[in-house]
Amino acid sequence: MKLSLSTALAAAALAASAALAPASAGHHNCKAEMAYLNPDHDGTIDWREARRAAVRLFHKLDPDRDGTLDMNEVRGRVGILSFARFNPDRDGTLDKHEWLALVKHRFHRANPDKDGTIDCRELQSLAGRKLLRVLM
Ligand SMILES: [Ca+2]
Ligand SMILES: [Ca+2]
Ligand SMILES: [Ca+2]
Repeated sequence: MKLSLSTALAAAALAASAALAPASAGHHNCKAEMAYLNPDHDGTIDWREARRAAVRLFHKLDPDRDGTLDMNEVRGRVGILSFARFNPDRDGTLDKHEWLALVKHRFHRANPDKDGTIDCRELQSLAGRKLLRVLM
C-alpha cells in the first residue's frame, strides 16, 4: 500500500518535472554539476567540455587500464541495450571511441534546441540526467 503510493507519487513528480521543466529551475540547481562540467563558466556545457569530462570518466572507470570498459565497469550508467548498441564490434567492451559515440548520442538527446550546448534546464531533463551519468 505504502509502496504503491510512494511509487505513484514519484511517478507523478517525475512526469510533472519532465512536462513542466520547472520555471524555478534556476542555475543553483545544478551548481555542483556546472562547477565540474563548465570550466569556462559560461553557463552551458559545450561538446568540448562534455567530451573532456567523458574521457576523464572513462579512465576513472577503467582501473585495470586495459583501455576498454566492460558491462561491470559501466554498471548504473549504461544499460544493456545502450551497451549493445554502442558496441558494434560485439567484443564485450566499449573502447574509448565507442564510449565517446555513446556520450555524443546522449549529448544530442539532451540538447533538443540544438544550440550546441547543454544548459542547466536541459541538464535536469530526463535526457540530461542520462547524459550526466556518462560525464561524472
Ligand atoms: Ca561552457
Ligand atoms: Ca567494442
Ligand atoms: Ca541547448
